[in-house]
Amino acid sequence: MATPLVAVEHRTEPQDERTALTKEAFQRDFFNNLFYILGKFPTLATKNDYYQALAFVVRDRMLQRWISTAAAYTKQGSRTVAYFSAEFLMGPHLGNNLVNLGIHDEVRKAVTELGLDFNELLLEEDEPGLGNGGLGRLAACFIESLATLQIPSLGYGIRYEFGIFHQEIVDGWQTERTDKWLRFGNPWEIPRPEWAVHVKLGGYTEPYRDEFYRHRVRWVPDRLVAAVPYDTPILGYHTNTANTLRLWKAEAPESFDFAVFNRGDYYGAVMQKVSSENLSKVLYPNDEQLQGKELRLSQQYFFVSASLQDMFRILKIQKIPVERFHEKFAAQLNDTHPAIAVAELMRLLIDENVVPWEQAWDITRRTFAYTNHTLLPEALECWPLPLFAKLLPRHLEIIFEINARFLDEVRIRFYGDEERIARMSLIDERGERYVRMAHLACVGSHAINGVAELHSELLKQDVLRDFYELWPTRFGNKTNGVTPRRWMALSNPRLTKLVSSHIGDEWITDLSQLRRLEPLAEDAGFRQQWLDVKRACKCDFAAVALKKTGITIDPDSLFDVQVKRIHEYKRQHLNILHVVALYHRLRSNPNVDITPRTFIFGGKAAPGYHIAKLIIKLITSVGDVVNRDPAVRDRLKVVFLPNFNVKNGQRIYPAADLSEQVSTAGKEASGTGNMKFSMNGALTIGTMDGANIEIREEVGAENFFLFGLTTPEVGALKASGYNPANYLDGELKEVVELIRSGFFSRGDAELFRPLIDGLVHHDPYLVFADFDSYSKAQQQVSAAYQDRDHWARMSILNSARSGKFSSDRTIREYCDDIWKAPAVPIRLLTQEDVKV
Ligand code: F58
Repeated sequence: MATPLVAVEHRTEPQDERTALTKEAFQRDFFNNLFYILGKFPTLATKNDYYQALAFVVRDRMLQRWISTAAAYTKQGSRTVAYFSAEFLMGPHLGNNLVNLGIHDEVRKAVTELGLDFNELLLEEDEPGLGNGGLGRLAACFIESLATLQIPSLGYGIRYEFGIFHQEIVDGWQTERTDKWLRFGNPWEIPRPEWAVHVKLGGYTEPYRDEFYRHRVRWVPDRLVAAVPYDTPILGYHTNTANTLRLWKAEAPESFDFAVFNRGDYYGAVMQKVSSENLSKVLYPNDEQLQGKELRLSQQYFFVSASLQDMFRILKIQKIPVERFHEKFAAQLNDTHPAIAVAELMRLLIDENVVPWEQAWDITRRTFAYTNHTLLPEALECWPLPLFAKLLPRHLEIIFEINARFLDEVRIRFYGDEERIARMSLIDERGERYVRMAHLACVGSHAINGVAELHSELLKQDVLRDFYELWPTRFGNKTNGVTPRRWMALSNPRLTKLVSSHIGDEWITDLSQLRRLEPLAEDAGFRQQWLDVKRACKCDFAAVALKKTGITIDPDSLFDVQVKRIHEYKRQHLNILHVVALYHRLRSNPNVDITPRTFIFGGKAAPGYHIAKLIIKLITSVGDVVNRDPAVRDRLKVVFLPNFNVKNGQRIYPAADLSEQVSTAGKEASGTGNMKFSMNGALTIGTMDGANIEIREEVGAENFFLFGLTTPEVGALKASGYNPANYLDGELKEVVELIRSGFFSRGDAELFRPLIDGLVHHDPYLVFADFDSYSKAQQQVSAAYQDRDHWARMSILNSARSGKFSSDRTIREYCDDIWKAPAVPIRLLTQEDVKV
């Protein structure tokens, strides 16, 4: 008798031989896959072979959902969200797919029974790290929530051959290694070469008359690149929906090589192929800082053009006229990286489909909406005009025309205000000329949003003020969120079990239900269970830390964690200065009573960002001294966990007691790590920045350690002429002197000089100005942690009140306010249904 694996009501689908949900079927298919797909038998099989055999078992059980979903959308011509993003930081698929299919625990048992270590197999997956940080991870959370909410949607992006680099720490310094995530193949994707499209680049334009004697413009490119879609199914949690992430790979178009081949230039033809493939070769690893690189603009145009062409193909299949493009699709621009889509859709409508300008413009504006993710001026994308003209000559013409019409509107509305016109122009003409992508995105969109309340306000008051004054109703806020499936159910099974045993499991799709934990904060038994879960997660992490760094950490110490990209505005240096202050206190008075702490850092620095790399070196150097100094008696430890990525994040967030969210007020657009920590019961020490403000509002000021200047105070201090040297006294002075003296660099007083001098003389992110306030807040943290029972109460309340920060809530708001996209429930088809 076959043992049914799952006994939950949501699995009502007809099962066939190949996708049966019994333990026997799983085990049989697992070995079949090893044999027939991987060509291995157990004696020769590697762990990765076993991982892949398991991945194919799971994929088989996703395909019915995927096909049924595609069939339903095609048949119904459903309104579809197209999420355009240059980055999707998906993280490993296997565990998440098991959770969303509702077969995680059962498959674990089936695999364990075969004598294999299930967790080890999960760790074998090379994660698709196709993003830098917050922006790319947000896109991943969003497409998962879209599927869970049963919203028809497509994620469009780039299938980078090399994702974000792999970070190693060598002698305390970051070193980068290429991320060969496709080395062993990728069981989750299906290539669809039959839907490949051509993307043009370079060349020139010319006017002509068509067969109806109409004025048209022809773009004669000097290069063609083939864009091949690779599709990955994105499952909703306990639903039948499986949406698609469609990532484009660049290839050489066969036909275009012929000319070169025929001339006998075999080498030239092969080189052309190589140069085409370069387009999707590697993700740019710069976070928040962009250089005007031609390849980067080519990448952006490449995926945007391919995606829009794909959407026209879909319209055609569904027999929807191009004039109804905006009724079929709502396209979201994830920052300005895909903003060239505004000009490309215009080109496709006007040049290729002969739609008149006014109508094309109406369709375009109704299609797009734009999300801004940054307040840093250096991160706003601007492309040098000559580069733009060379690569996209037709688009530049279209942008000029959009600009001329747009500035006419501004001129009438703000009569005589020539300065405003120069400020708002799509072209920056103050010196070298640039195309301003944020302006293009604003002009071409019907909705513009920031990613947290404060950020959206600052956009209106500051960065996009002129646009707000022109079109106030287009501006809104959509506070970020994260998916509780990956960031709780999958990554923190212990907490999930504890929570569900008290309030049931509906919280997984309705996170506001976590509020029902509130009364349990007053239940001593529950508090103890809560602390037990946290301690077990800390022990797990301690084992990881030992394995990866050789450092032993004490699970009973306070785990104080800052994991995120390394950037001056995020102020990892504020944190490490405080560590040095504690060390200094301890050395000055060995018997001082301090709360034992483990400081955990993780994050990548952009490879060319020297100060960020020096901050990493300072952290590891302080760690080298502090961790080995017997006078510390293990009361302080500093760990830099290398290669912070999604996989590592899943082990860190559950283990944290304290979440460091210490950016200069007004700089962090939202933050999303802050939400993952709070959900998993960490308390936050943070500034009034980004979503911290909303987290504090939700969890209560008494359950949050606030410090630092507010955004207006930051502005006032800077306006009054900030001099960091004025703050250099007392403990801060001693800390700075200790670093400056070479104490942490074996007497080398030069090593940290650029960092220290930068702080003393410039300190653009007000580290010194906030140090005292930070240090005092940290003292409150230490005192609070002494009362473990009260800490447990605060921890429970943090989690209980984190419901707002589910990406399901965020996506519902986008759907209601911007996309107007209703849910489409999927009925599963049998193989019989889809036979012709
Ligand atoms: C981040 N931006 C914000 N950009 O910094 C963060 O506050 C926010 O929570 C998150 O977006 C999601 O809204 C961010 O991650 C990038 O990584 C870009 C990558 C491409 C180059 C420019 C930066």
